[in-house]
Amino acid sequence: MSETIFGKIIAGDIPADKLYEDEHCIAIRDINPQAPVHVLVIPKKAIARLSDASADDQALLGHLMLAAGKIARQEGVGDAFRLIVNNGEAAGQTVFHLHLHIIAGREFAEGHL
Ligand code: D5M
Repeated sequence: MSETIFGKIIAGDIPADKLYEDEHCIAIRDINPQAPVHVLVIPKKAIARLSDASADDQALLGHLMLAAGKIARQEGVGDAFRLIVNNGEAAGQTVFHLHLHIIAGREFAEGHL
């Protein structure tokens, strides 16, 4: 699999504003933030898209969600955040290494994406 920019960040080959790291994932600030808090939770395992994950990844996917909640609390937005995964180019995915966007700190209209 060709390495993406996130693979290079995980390897430490290029710098990033890292907020969190554990055995299975890292969290960095998005370089092009769409809200006052915009953090990416990235598994160390290079899964290209959510739809490429398999049953073997079940625990890892749960881990990413739990990490997202922890990071949101750490950022002071634990009571109001959105979690987004863009899956595939047509859905707006640009980096083909699975990542969760945590977006918070701005008004969210009820019932809208
Ligand atoms: O989201 C990919 C996101 O990754 C997009 O919001 C920009 C962000 N990005 C790209 N390169 C970097 C680096 N080097 N640091 C931090 N953030 C970065 P997608 O869901 O694929 O559209």
